[in-house]
Amino acid sequence: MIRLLHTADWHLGHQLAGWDRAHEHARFFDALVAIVAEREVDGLVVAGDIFDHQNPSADAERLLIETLDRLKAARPSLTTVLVAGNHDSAGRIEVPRALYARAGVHAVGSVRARDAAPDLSRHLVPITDAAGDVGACVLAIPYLRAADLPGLGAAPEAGAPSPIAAAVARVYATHVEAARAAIGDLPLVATGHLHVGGAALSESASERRILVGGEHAVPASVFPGTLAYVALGHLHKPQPVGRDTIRYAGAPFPMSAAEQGYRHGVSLVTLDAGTVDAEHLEIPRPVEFLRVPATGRVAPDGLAEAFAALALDSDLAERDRPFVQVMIALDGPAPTLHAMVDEIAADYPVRIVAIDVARPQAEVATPAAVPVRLADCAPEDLFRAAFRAAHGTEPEAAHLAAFARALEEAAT
Ligand SMILES: [Mn+2]
Repeated sequence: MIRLLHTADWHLGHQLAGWDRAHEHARFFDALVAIVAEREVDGLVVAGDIFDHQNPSADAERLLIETLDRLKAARPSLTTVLVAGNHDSAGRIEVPRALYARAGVHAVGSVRARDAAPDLSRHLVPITDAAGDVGACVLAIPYLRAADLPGLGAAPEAGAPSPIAAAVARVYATHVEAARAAIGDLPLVATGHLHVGGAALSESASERRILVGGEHAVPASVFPGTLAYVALGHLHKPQPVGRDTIRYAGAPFPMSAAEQGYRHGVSLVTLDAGTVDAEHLEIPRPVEFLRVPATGRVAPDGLAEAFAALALDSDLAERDRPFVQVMIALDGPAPTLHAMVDEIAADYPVRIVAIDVARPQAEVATPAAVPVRLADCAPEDLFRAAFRAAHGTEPEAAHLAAFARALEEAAT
């Protein structure tokens, strides 16, 4: 029996609206180390986006190295597989390779062939069980960049599937085939850092560019059916896709206000006598994510009351203060709204990460068509349109006068 722990999208070094996340990462790693020890995990798979940046800070790199060391100390038999995501530098993630090998850590940043065949010494990682026998293998495939996808430049045939999906499928097919020839019928687990969708793909000239941005979706059928499990990264919501054994583990905690509803955690995968069981282990959030007010919206003058109603401990250290998405309703222009919200929030132990504003439907005429040439537009008309777009109402005489003064100054 082999137990794998699947996690992804750590985004070490991430900042949310300028707030540092290192404290949350440290708390998440406490939970990860405990799970690895308690659940007697044999293999840890991190499916990309280890770092938030191609050029991570020294603090972010130190946190990774210290965490790998803690994991090894807590579970000496552990094998760890790291693959690069689209946020990672494919080259840098592999730099400590020689030292990693001594610690049971395998890092793969890009796909490389040897003598035109898949290089299994790089991409195939054996996982040993408690008795020291190899019980499964991990096929470590990172985020695929254009250079990793041979044949992408070929013109697609009419009616053929998307050239990108076909190229991704070829990478998986050739590596799975080579791995099978090497390991027989041992359970084989593949990693991937990409957007897997169920839908058929349209053909368009922009697909290759989109793939490089990481947003191109490929169908789950790119993964050969003989894979026991596919450990995915990239989408931050934990979810199976296509079949129950192809899964996103999700990010460890919300990376944006849009992710506050996800049940973040890690996936524990048990491979035993031909069966595969995947269990999502939810990990409590190190820091709360709140919407203020919890339902509906509040006018700016009701915001202080809404913060007070949270009844938060005013002694909370900054790093423990909840992240807050403020839901504002406006009935007129509020050009200094952000400064106003920050000023009110400063009296409460909260950290503002997003200000969502709703305005009543503007009762002003919208231009029938967008002018084609800027030179054909009067500056005041452009100002009126911009003001309407920003504030949902017509500018007042004082606004127009201020704009006229600014225009005059700019011209002199
Ligand atoms: Mn990603």
